[in-house]
Amino acid sequence: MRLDEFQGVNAGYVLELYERYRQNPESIDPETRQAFESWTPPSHDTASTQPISGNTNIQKIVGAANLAECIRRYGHLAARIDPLGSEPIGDPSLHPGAHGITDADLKALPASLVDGPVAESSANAFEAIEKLRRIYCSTIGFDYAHVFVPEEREWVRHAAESGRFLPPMDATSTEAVLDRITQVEVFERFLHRTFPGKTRFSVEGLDMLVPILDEIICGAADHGARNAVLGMAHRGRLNVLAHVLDKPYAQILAEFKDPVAAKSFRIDLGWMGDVKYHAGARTAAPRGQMYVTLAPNPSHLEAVNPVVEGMARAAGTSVDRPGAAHFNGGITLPILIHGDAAFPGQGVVAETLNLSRLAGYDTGGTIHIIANNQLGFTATPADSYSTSYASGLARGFKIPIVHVNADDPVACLEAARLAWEYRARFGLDFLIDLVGYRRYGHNEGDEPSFTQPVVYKAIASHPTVREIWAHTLVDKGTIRPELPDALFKRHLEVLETAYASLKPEQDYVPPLPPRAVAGAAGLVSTGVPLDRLREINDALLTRPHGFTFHRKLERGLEKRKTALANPVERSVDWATAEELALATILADGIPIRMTGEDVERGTFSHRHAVFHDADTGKQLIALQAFPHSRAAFEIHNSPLSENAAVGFEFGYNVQEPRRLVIWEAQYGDFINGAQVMLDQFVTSGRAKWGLTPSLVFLLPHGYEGQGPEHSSARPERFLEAAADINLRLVNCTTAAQYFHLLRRQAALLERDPLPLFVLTPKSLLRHPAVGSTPQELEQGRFLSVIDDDDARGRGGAIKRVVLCSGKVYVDLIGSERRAVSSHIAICRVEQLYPFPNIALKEVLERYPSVRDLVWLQEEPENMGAWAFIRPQLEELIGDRCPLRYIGRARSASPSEGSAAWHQLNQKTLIEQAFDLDSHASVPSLVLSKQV
Ligand SMILES: Cc1ncc(C[n+]2csc(CCOP(=O)(O)OP(=O)(O)O)c2C)c(N)n1
Repeated sequence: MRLDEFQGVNAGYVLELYERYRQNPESIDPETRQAFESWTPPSHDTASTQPISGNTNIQKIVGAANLAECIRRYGHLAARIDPLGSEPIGDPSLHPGAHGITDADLKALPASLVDGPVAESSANAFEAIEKLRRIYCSTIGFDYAHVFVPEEREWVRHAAESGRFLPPMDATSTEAVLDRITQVEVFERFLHRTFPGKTRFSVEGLDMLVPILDEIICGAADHGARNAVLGMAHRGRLNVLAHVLDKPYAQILAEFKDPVAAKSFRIDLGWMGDVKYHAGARTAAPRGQMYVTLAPNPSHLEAVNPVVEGMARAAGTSVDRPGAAHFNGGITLPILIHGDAAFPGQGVVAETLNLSRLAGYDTGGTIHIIANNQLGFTATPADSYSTSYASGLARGFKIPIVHVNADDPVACLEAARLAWEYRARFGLDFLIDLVGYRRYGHNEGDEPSFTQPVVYKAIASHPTVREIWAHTLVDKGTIRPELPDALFKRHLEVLETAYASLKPEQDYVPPLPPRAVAGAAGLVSTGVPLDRLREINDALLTRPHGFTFHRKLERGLEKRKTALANPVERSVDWATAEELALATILADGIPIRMTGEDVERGTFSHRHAVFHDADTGKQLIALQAFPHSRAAFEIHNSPLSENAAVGFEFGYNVQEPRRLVIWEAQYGDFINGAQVMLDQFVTSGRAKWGLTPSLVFLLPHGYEGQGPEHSSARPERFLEAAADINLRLVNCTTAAQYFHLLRRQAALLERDPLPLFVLTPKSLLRHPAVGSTPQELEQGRFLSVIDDDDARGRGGAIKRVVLCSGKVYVDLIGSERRAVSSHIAICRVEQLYPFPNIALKEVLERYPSVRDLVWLQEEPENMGAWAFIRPQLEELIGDRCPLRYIGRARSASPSEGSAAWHQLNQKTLIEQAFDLDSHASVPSLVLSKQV
């Protein structure tokens, strides 16, 4: 073959070699040098025509180099990573013949062609290639060709080929591994025997998971990490709880006994508990200086991923100084253990991986482990994913992957050590695909051979990893033959002793939520002296020298300067109230984290928490730069995610509950995408796991003719989940109410933490009716019910009390009918949950002659607050007067699609509020009925 006949990659390689030869002929081997001596490389215009002489050895050289490259890229396809011995798919490019060479050719070529650490110790290319095969096609498959950053890819390559991360093989280390996997196996066997048929989701078949975690956690602790946060599903969780989190055997065994202990029934605290394989834990004592936490986990697979990331982010972020928050990935370590069916199947995995390199969400690198038992309940890999491996998704995120045979402890520990070092070096994610099997069915009561008869026959006679490792060590003479049994017996005795002395009712310790300070919400004072507010407002508006604001923003900034000038003028709009609330919270020393899609500017261009210099694009964050602040403020535009984005903030919040965490939806309905997080974590986390979240959700809501989605934040969903005082749901109508609400939430973070859902305005953001006076910020407080100030003085004359919540109130008071309807009072229920029945009762008592009480809402009858509020109102009024519903009729969709139709319905709604008798005169969706 002539030199100029090489094509594609090969041609590139020849030219690269030639370039090396040109610069330093000594840098390449003599045979190649000889070939180049008589060769002229093609120039662009002559490449196809110039006759070039060559040497056929070049083909062999290139063939050897390509073979080495293919082994590095595709060797994992031939790796023996399945403990059950399935044949790897392999790849033709892994054979010399595919590159036009033979073993004999390789033996005649220098090892330097293969490059890397293996070349240094090899006599020729054949030896070096054989060593590469042992590395890349053994019980580990290094899968990193997709890592497009050369430095990262080269690091993994060198780490793999140098064997630098192989575990020590001295007698003490190898025996320690045997001891650990014996402990893991004995635990499962003991539970199997003692509680036959009880679900435990045994780890067996993936026992090496525990030593892998040991290795990673110890590595992190040695390098100064302070917190490791783990997230995992059911598989092997009890084993991890017992051996990685050090959860006492007594407690786990007590949970298996499931005692009806009085202390576990604490409905007064809103406590319901959860199944034992969902419980979280935290190590009681640190390992080194590091605590290990396992996040509690719902049944929804992979949902915990963003929660763990948020926890890790919070644990690594320091916020005690004003200005920006500072994240240090070196002190925190998230570890996520995934299922092989769940990892590719659940969208939240991709959403979470997408957070990993974003400044506001970086956690310094996550170590992922796929606990790959090659089954998902009854589904096989062919049923479960379209990628080649369960880990395929990680490739797109440039995450190095190591597939490893779970029956080879040495390979497993090498993978763990490599993962940890990579993370420490680059602060990036790493994935271990731990390939094993599942010894029993999906759970221990499930019969796996109904669907996998052949595999389960093989598993029945397959030795455990403990047995395999024990044999290896005995055969090598590293340990005495009687040691494996002795270790087994010792660990069994520990469990038997714990079981024999078990007092289930005492040993069972539910993680009850703390009792809230009674009435705390009503007691906090949230007003701020006007002088202080003015001072802070001026400081927030200070222009750094040389900063040019966008021309269109200048007017708003000018207006802001005088917003607090007149104490009784309604000059404080929504955005001003928000910024002043946040600023005063920071001045009180409470750090704030705020995220959401486009949250920095605000969807409706009202917030401008981050200014961009009109000339340079440089950023200015006023809340990080005012002198009164005593804590950090961070704000980040989130990626276009709701599920992972909310999960992340939930995790951040529960990890560091003394920080105010706010998530804003672009439109309230987008929170639908985070329904799993709401149901599984936010609203039930207290009842299931004793968590006390206090995350704030800002959800634009209100019927303005923008169609079914952008009208409703679906308040009914929060009300459906509301029980045992597990959340606050507010639909407030003035800037001052919002100011006090945010300040109240910050003040309650420790005393009475609850998630806060705020239905926020859209068109009303700049509406004068929503504006408040500076005096209201100074003197007021949050009111859960606002009476009708105009009607109060003539309480006896009021015939109808209309109760409503949120934006529709502004429509009502803006109606022409309002001025001529002195017999109607319009009162606002600003807090829907906890339901303010005392405040409402007081309001209703002011109107003794009322003939009907109306609940008016914009939403259809099957949505909004009606279903929740109806029984509450019925109880409040008893038989004093009838209760009436005015609102849209039941509907499958939240609102009309047409703006004109919306207006018609909205008008009818308002008309009916003021009309004591009549019904809709035009065809509309609106319903007015006595109930
Ligand atoms: C979101 C979600 N969908 C379905 C299930 C029901 N489910 C529980 S475990 C399981 C199989 C999971 O397989 P895999 O991820 O491989 O984990 P393994 O149980 O094999 O460890 C299924 C379908 C669930 N818990 N969560």
